[in-house]
Amino acid sequence: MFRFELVAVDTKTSARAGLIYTDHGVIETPVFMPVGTQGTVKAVEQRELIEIGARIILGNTYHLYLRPGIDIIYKAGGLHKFISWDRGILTDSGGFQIFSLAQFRKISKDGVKFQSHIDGSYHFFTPESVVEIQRILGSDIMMCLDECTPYPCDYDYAFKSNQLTIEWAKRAREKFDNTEPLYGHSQAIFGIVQGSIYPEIRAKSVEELLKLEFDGYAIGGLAVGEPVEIMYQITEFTASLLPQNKPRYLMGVGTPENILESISRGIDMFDCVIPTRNGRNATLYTRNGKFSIKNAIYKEDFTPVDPECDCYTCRNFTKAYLRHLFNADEILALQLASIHNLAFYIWLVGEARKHIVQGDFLEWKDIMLQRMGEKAK
Ligand code: PRF
Ligand code: ZN
Repeated sequence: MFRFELVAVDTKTSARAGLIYTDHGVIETPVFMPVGTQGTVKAVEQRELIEIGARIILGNTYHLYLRPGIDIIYKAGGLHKFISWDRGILTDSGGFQIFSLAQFRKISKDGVKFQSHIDGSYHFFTPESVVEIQRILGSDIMMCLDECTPYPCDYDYAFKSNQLTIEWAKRAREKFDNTEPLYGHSQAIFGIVQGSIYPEIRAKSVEELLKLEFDGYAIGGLAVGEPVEIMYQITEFTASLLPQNKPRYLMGVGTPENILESISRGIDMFDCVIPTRNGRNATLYTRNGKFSIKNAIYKEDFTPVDPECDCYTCRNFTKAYLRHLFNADEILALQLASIHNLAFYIWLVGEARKHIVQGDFLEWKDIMLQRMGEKAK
């Protein structure tokens, strides 16, 4: 059964170390969840995710519903079986993807009509149907259908949109309570706090969602183009209103710096495409900052991407080889870069946890930020 245990709270910041218990294993928090939108973390094999130390990955209701379709995933015995992954899976509700990907969308009180980005076909998601779909996917953690407001967003729109997200959360909670898991493992449901950059709306959102007693709370509607200081302020304010005894998930964040600053403000869970997407673009993240492996200065650099990293890529290959693979458009380049970047992100949050427990998180964070701010060689 799903359970969250708080292990340590930092004295100088709001950082927390915790444990999330699921039927697919225990997850140490803070945690980074690699993004596996279509039932695969792009360019990374499941066995490699295990070696990297990933405890939970993210899947997307929107994508998996459109392709291969939930009938196929049901026949396979659920998403875990279908993709051969027996660790944690969190599925996003589609509340974000419909707004960022669908060719057409129309929101009503009842739900959202949208047109597939794959074949142009029309579909209708309701808060209830999205719970049912996630029952069929069988994710360990499912998310409520929400509306992610764009940035900028005026107060009136943010207010009305949040009213809708709250109504949808009530309906999702009810559907969740009136349905059962399908595959013998339990499932949890998280509410999503919206409210754009307006503290009053965020507070209202939290107040209403808390009444519904979700298993955890996500902060949505951030990292959508607002200045980073506003993102930090809203994250800090919202997190301060959330209960200590439930996990807090900042959706779609972010850079290594964003993650450390958000951990400092009380966030436990993160997901982001940056390590994989930027990895496929030849950008590598290290303890000494990020750099493009395509740069000519690496032509004869026979040292690893990050000498302190113990990932498969860094244990076995040189920058010169990776640069060659990228320049030659070889598939292995995407794989090795993604493995390293994910290993780095997972190392970073794991190290943050260690220092929260140890009691020197703030000092460590400042040193890390300084190091990562330097240009890697
Ligand atoms: N809502 C949902 N998924 C999301 C977001 C959101 O607001 C974001 C915002 N950064 C990323 N993913 N459902
Ligand atoms: Zn590495």
